[in-house]
Amino acid sequence: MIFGRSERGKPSVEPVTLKILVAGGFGVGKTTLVGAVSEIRPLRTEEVLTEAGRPVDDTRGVEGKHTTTVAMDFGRITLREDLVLYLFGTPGQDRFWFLWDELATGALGAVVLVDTRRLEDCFAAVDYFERRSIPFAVAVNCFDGATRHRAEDIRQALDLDDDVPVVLCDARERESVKEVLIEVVRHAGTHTADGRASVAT
Ligand SMILES: Nc1nc2c(ncn2[C@@H]2O[C@H](COP(=O)(O)OP(=O)(O)OP(=O)(O)O)[C@@H](O)[C@H]2O)c(=O)[nH]1
Ligand SMILES: [Mg+2]
Repeated sequence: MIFGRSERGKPSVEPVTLKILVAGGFGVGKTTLVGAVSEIRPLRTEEVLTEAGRPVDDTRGVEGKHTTTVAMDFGRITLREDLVLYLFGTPGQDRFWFLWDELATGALGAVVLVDTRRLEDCFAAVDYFERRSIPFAVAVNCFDGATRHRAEDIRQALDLDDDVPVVLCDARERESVKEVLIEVVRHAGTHTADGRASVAT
């Protein structure tokens, strides 16, 4: 070994990096989720909700909210020494739909974050990933004061396939969000394995 070229301090393996989208309706906690779990200072693109936006921005149910994501959130988390996730949070409002295709390019999987008080707000995100065969997990953000529902009831209400993971979470809690991300990666892994198997046969 050449002196002074020690491998000390280097990770033993180059980590695999995966892109995960964080989607869902307006104000369900996407920016909060990315911020809770990111090990780098998350990039945010928040703008103040203004009077001018009132006719188009449906703030019913999120009256305490003063800002909204206008492009994306970005964060990173090392799940294991050899596995790094890049998280891309989508904007929640309909007027930013044109950004989704750009954000979804190369995504391995997605989280659809849900607020059970406004369940219908996540229908568009669920449809989007189903149509494109992007594996996703549904994460129910358990807001304080909202009625708790069983994961199975939410699966039924959203008419999800049996293999789609449904996880209850708190978007403000790092450990809780990590569990969600582990489920997405696991689910996406089986999805890819299935895909390969069917190509091989
Ligand atoms: N009580 C409670 N409040 C939450 C939770 N998650 C988010 N919030 C609050 O809900 C509000 C909305 O959160 P955001 O993270 O901005 O939501 P978003 O989905 O990024 O919103 P858009 O980008 O505008 O679609 C914020 O005021 C958060 O503090 C939660 O799990 N529990
Ligand atoms: Mg946001």
